[in-house]
Amino acid sequence: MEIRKYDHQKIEKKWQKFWEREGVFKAKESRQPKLYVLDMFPYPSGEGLHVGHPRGYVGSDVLANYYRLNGYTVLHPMGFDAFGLPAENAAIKVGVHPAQNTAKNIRRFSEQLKMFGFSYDWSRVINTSAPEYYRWTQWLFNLLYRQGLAYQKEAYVNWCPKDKTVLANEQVVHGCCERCGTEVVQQQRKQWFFKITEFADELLLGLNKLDWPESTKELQRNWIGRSEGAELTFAMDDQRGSIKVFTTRADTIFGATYLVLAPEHPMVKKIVVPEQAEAVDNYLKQAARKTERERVTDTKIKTGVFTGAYAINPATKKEVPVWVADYVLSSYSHGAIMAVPAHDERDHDFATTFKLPIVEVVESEGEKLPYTGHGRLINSGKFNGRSSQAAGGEMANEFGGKPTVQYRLRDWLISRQRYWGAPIPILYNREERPMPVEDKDLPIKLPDDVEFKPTGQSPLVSSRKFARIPLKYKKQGAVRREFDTMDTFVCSSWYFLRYADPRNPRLFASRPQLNYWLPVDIYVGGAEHATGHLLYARFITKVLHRLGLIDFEEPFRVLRHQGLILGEDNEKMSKSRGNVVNPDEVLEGFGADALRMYEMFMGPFDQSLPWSTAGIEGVRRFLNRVWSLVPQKQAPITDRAIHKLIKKVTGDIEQMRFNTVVSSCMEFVNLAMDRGITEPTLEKLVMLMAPMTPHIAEEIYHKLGHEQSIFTVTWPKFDPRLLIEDLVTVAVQVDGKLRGTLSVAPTATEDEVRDLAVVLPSLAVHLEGKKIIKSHYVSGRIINLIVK
Ligand code: ANZ
Repeated sequence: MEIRKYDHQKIEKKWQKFWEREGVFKAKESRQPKLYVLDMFPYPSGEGLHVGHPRGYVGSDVLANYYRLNGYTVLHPMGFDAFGLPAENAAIKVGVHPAQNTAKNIRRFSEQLKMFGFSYDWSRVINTSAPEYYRWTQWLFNLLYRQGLAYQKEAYVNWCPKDKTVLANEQVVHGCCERCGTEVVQQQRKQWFFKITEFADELLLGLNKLDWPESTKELQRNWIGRSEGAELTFAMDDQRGSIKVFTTRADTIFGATYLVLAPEHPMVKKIVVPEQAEAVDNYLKQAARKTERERVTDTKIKTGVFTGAYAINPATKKEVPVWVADYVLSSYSHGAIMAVPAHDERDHDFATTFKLPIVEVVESEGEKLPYTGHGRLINSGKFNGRSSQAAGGEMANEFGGKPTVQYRLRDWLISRQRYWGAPIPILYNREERPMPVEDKDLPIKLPDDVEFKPTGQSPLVSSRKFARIPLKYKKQGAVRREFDTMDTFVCSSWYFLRYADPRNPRLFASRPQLNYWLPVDIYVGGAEHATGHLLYARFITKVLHRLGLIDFEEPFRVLRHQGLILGEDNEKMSKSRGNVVNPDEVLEGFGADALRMYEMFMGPFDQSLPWSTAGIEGVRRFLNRVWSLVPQKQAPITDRAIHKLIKKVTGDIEQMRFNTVVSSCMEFVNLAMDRGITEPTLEKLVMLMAPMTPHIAEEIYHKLGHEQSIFTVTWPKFDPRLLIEDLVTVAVQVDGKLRGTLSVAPTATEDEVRDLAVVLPSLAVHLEGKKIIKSHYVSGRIINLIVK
């Protein structure tokens, strides 16, 4: 058979135009069941799309197309997460305004995405940096503010003393400013927070109902970090105050040989004795330079300093020294611990470093200290001999403890001292008391006359336009605006709602539209968002639900992660490694269908895999073979085999086993090249391929004489009767003599055939009292049993 190449450039452009003109992928409400298939929207970076981006997009597009062909009304939108630091940094570096830069990048991304032939409803595209969008982000802020779920408090920020600017965590490299290399310090500033902690239990419970990767659910559980324990109070030995600690192991209280306060704990300055004042002061300065992440991930070597003060252990009534150390975090619980070096790893390291007493209170049965398990209590007064696990509650109670639940989850810090974000819609009066801008006065537009060079203040401070305050608010005492903008994760915490009704000028989305389209049925995106975006989106959904604004409690019913595409050298693609594959070149050389199919063929969808040029060449050759199939009058083998393929492809797409969809199609096409294919069978084949390679499928479908889009027909059904394989007759011999026959599948194994043979009635007399010692099987023809 002659293999011909098809002209992908001509065909792909043609069908992309056709689909757009005919509105084939427009989401229209109908009586059919709906399906909302969503990709995590991209940040439109200056580099444009890279071949890794579309992996997830192709997967979700295959699903969208597949369900469309199965009669669902599908919503499959795309948009841009357009605010954020890189555009602002580019403005600082090369002086292009972030708005211009972003607009340019969005144009480029859109063009690239369109070349893939994704079945997006482009009429619903959203851009989070557009005032029509961020108006509703600001409205959301107001909503939370009115509920007491948005509030201000002092918090630490990364501060570069040279550039005089606040840095995002990503801009701090090994404790230094990414731009100038100056050591970054932690500085306290008033910041805005969203009270996500109020939803901790709901966020935990909700996970149980979700069809998400187990690993992602587990990451969220750990991030929320619910622990049950007790709050215990240690009085100072001079009766001047006391220290509260949180412990999950009240059973070890007899082993608490010292206390540790976080450097920021308010008691530090109160209790420190004069002789230790200087040492403590120096230590506090040193600790202020570390970020919290460094503090928890730091080495085994613990640093710390003694305050000179003592507290009383309520169980042993002994004096215990009070230390300061940065492995205790001020932000968790009371910011103070009772240290039990015999049974806690960190405490053990610390006690060893500073030669503090280690008292074993849980029998470790020969194991090395620290022993962190449970066991029989020792050195614990009247509790000796009891099980540590059982006695914990009683001990906490006996020594004045209160049962408490602690969460690792912190409130979400949403304010940024940045320009390129949604302004926080707040004004302040002379006493710096906040007052919200009324909903009807939104959006508070981002001005364009700002100074980007770091000055130590939010760039918005420099705008004269922004400084103007409407008379109405002046009359209420407003003297200045809030200059901070919102974290971009606020913009993306609700965008999936806007797609339901993206141009609504009066509401973030209308109730009927929300009820029709939401929740998202299948969400596809990177696993790196487990404890960021995916948690924030769930939180905002729960807030809106609690306030009665939406009817569902979870935003994403099913979640799937795609794997990364690595460079041909098996390393993460990066400019510096020079292993980046540019999708434009691939699209030009091989076409969108080949690229789409190759990205699905690489391997299991959720696995990270290296790019291979040979791989995409192979896929393109396969598509040329499909293109070259010429229908014939008769081809009984492929007419039957297509039913097997329909069953396989249907099941595999639903399970997102896209790589085996491709390999099964390849097997089938090999057979068709050998044995021929009829027109109805070719038509079925291209329908099966349409979700993954829409352009070539559409082209062949039209060449077969159809006028409508292939996406308006229904998915082929298989005939189960045709799936039963033809049986073959096998002669059954005992010691070389024919004793019966059997019908078996041609693929049956020797063991299977033997198991069927031994129970044949005609063999009973020949096998009575004998043992089969061997068998010979000639596949599909004879089995000979040797007996003794
Ligand atoms: C005594 C003890 C003995 C503890 C023992 C553990 C083992 P989770 O489970 O993560 O909640 N802790 C309490 N507050 C802390 C803070 N602000 N910074 C650092 N560590 C803190 O951990 C609870 C345990 O972490 C608490 O139980 C406390 O150490 C420590 F054999 O108290 B434990």
